[in-house]
Amino acid sequence: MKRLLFALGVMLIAAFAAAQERTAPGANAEVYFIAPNGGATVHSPFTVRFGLKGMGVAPAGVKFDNTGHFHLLIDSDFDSLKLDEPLPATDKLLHFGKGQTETNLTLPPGKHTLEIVFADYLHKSFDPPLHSKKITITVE
Ligand SMILES: [Cu+2]
Repeated sequence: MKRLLFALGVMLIAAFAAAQERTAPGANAEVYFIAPNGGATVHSPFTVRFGLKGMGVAPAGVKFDNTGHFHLLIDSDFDSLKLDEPLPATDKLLHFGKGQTETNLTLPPGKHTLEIVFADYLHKSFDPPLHSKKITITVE
């Protein structure tokens, strides 16, 4: 019974999230990498620091005006995301739903691309979407 209620709750939240309109980001809001720099060579684990202007960071699930949380897109194209749905959590799209502004990342050696996506408390992209430039780094 508990499981059923939990499943129903999850479905309700999903339905609720799907029905929500995407909201506009803050005026002149911007997300960017503080670290690493594009073109950098790093060793795993390395620190990724997220930068944000014009909005604030809040944990997922908590609705505050003009806030959201960071997501990190790894070796993927922003254009492949379905922006009308909550962003999925995968090994190529990490959520920082506790409001983290940095993370330690381990990636296999080679070239990788990283891009920050900022989304609202329901993991939905803003409209227009708020994302960083895609950077390429080399992991040694
Ligand atoms: Cu999220």
